[in-house]
Amino acid sequence: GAPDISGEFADATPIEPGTIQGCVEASDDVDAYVLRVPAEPKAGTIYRVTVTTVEQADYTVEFHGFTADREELPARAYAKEGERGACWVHVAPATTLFLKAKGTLYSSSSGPTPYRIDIEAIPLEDPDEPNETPEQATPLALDAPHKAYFSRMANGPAHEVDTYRLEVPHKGTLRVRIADTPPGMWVTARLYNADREEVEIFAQRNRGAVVKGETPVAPGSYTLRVYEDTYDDISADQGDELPERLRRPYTITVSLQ
Ligand SMILES: [Ca+2]
Ligand SMILES: [Ca+2]
Repeated sequence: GAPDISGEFADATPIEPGTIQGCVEASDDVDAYVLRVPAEPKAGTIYRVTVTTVEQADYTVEFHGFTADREELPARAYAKEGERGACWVHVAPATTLFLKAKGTLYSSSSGPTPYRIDIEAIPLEDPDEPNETPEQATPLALDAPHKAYFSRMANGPAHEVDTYRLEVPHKGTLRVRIADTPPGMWVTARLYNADREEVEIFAQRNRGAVVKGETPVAPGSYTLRVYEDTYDDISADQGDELPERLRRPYTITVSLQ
């Protein structure tokens, strides 16, 4: 048969999105794979990893995701006896994703267990990214709803920040409304003036709630930083379905009265 695949990071087998066939030979067998993440789009790529085993398999096959620094991600997929399991992970551009398959003895008699991995690459189309810093701010027109995604990358900054630049032409009341924020995320917006002094904080009452508020403003340039401060690791998860934050953008509207 085919030579066994190394379980070491250093000797990981390079793969591309698509279908990979492998085999768990024994309880301690680990197969390591490495995926190069494209430089585009800058917002990152989402990988959906699905593992399928044959019927009457003796091993449960588990998939674990790791960053280039060999840090384990919460991306895990399991499959036993003809089942399929899936996970997804949002990965930063121009980086590396490691995947390891390992077998766990499931039945009393043990035999080699073939498995199949399907890897689907879903580019996150969000031309605003990267916009973590005031220097990278996205210009935001007043009274014009703007859509963008809010998702943390597994191997990117610790928290996702979207920074916007606003030009306020006259004195008035600035209204901020951010709707359709991801259900599991805590989102806060902070408004800064041209001297980078904080003018106002707009917070949520609950995760997923609309962020809204208003503040008096003088004419000038402002920076609005929208950031998530969610404690859980929300960059990857088990399950077939992509989470809402990657399927549905949020809408930010800033108006002046
Ligand atoms: Ca974003
Ligand atoms: Ca961002």
